[in-house]
Amino acid sequence: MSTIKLTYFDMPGGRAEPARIALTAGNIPFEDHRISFSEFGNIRAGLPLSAVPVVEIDGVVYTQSNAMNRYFGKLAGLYPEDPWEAFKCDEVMGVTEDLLNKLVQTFGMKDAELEAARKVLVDLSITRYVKLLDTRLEASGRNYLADNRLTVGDLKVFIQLRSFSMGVLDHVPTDITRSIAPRVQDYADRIAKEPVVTSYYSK
Ligand SMILES: N[C@@H](CCC(=O)N[C@@H](CS)C(=O)NCC(=O)O)C(=O)O
Repeated sequence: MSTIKLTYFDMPGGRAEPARIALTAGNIPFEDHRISFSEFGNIRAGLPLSAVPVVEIDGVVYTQSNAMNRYFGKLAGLYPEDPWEAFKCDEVMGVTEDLLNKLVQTFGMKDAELEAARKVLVDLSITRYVKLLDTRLEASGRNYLADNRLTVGDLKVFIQLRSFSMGVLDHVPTDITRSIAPRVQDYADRIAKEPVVTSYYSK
């Protein structure tokens, strides 16, 4: 069995959270190395791309959260075996990554600049994101985004949608998902109740 050390910020969300949930769901032993923002500042120069998450597997440090999601998702039975279903899972993970990249451009902004940037984010990027998910849920039968069962794609999307409703993003209304597409919020509420998710957060 490989030794796995997953390093990411100590928060209940973000890019490493789907991998943490998948590893936990699959009973795959791993070191859940959680760091503060100041610790990140200390270690970032030594990271391959100066970014987290990173995962060290048998002594080698790897990057890219979606690669981790796919790999640990496969090990845990949370990634589609069928290529077409895998494509659907990958698409929603990719669009979530695109949205995250837009969102982080607003980090560090303040006051009127932040408010204006978040308005653009809400009106364009978040609206497009939620509408795309709505379309995909319609096509997939509305329960899951791929494979008609829970996958790492659902976990990544759920964590993103939850970050809107948690109120941690200034100028992003907490009811934004429901106001754009009620069935996407209903979907997020259902994923929150999945045993894989509830058992992870009860630990
Ligand atoms: N494509 C990478 C992006 C990693 C990334 O940008 N991580 C953020 C934290 S969520 C980070 O470390 N940012 C610091 C920086 O890029 O300087 C992935 O998906 O893992």
